[in-house]
Amino acid sequence: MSTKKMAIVGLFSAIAFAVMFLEFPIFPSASFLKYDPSEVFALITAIEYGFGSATAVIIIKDILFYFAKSGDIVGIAMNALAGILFVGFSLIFWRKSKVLSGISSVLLTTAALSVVNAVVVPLYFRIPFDQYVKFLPWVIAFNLVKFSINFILGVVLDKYTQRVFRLD
Ligand code: RBF
Repeated sequence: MSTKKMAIVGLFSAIAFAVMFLEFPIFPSASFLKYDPSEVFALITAIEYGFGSATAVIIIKDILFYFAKSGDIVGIAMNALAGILFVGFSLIFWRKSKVLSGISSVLLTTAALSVVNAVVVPLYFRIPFDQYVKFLPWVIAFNLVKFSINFILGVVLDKYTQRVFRLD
């Protein structure tokens, strides 16, 4: 990894960590799901430097946030998994089409997290599996909204950061 790449990954991890403090629930009926724009900086890193660097940004900001505010290992692990799936799926069609990249990453991330949450939510809240059905619409809606916003913000901001940092 070049020095410049390392510096940008460190900088974007710090910014992602800072903006994670803005987190707030979108739907009161599922307040354990909190929106924050930190994946915007992971997505920019993914676009400019690829999946490995973006994963580093996500892991670093989540470890920092775990100690600084959250203290909830399940929540942090779910946030990290969600972010890694999001940037990974975004990269599949990125070169082909940005619109296809956005649509497919939002849908695939939401689908994958609906399945993962079917296991995690019952264990986390100690509720029977059938109770998850009650949460499923909120899980779907939350992830659709969160990742649509973060994809659009990431693509828009990427153009600015390209100019500011003259990446690569
Ligand atoms: N974050 C997501 O972006 N998508 C999810 O599907 C998701 N599921 C979660 C499920 C549980 C049980 C918990 C505790 C957290 C989940 N999170 C998810 C992370 C949450 O929105 C928040 O970022 C973290 O809890 C850090 O405060």
